[in-house]
Amino acid sequence: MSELEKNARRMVAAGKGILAADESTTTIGKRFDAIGVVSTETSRRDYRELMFRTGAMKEFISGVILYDETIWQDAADGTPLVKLITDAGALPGIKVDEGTEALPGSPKELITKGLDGLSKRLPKYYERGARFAKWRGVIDIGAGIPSHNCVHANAHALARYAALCQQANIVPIVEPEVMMDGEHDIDRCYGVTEWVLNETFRELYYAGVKLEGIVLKPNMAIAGKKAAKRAGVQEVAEKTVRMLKNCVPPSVPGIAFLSGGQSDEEATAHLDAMNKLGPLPWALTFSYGRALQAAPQKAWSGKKENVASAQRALAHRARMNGLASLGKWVQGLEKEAA
Ligand code: 5MM
Repeated sequence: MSELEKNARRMVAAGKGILAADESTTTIGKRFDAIGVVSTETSRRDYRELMFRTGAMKEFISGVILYDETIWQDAADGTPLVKLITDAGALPGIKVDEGTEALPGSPKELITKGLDGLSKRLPKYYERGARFAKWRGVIDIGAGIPSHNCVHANAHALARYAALCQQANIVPIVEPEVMMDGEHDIDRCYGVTEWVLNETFRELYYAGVKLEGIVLKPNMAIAGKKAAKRAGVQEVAEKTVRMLKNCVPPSVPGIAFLSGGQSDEEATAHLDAMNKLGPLPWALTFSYGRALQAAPQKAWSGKKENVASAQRALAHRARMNGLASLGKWVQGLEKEAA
């Protein structure tokens, strides 16, 4: 088995999932604002260090996605943060996209940047310990959008990124995110996501990407945040699994969802309900950012004396999602003290 395939399988190992800690400086700044913490290189390091030193990482976290700043940082005692991650038995990963800009020809939509110079950046990340990477395409639903231009351009960029990663022996996480913002219902999300996934897999094929060596990070089929009617847990699970079966070849080892603005417990309940529908052709797990970190951020609030309770909050969410990735979560467990 190739190194790529081995690492892709490790990323979706049974009972484990991925911690998305790759917020750009702007995004982590917003998260820190919400908890009254000044965002500096040191506060960002301290926060991430507390997460990577959480004992439950060993049991429930297969990989951690880092932002460029973080991958080069050392813990307060001088240990590289990537070493904390590997010591916990997880793989370090790196976000390599450089954010988004207006899409030419369709200025209300976004295209992800970062292909220029990527082939030179990847070997440096590999040398630092990264064994997987992440690139996120953003697709908005609205009146008259997404356009074919947007769906195609983002799929093409994802495929070029994925091919470059595999050339550098780095597993690409392919993340085409259909956003939850908006009033659309679950069926509109289903239709757009199906389109986006089909286009993405077509482009991956044309780019010669080996599907055994990728991890897909999609959104679930879910109603927009401002939709008149929310879909229930079972409907989200059944429609998401049906959609994925229609679009994702079984040679893909695993699918690790983004949480996209769902509440912590919703994100867990949906993942669990999908796994209860198994057996499925691929591992279904989590690659959550907000749904893993909201609770520990609140518990920490920038104070040293809160580090242990923040770690307990992260451990709790990691455990809940680890169970959900096996279809073994029960709601009653949420009541247990974090
Ligand atoms: C953790 O947030 C990631 C980085 O976002 P920015 O580039 O906007 O700062 C984000 O890409 C994340 O990895 C995924 O969207 C999944 O996170 P959620 O919060 O949707 O689970």
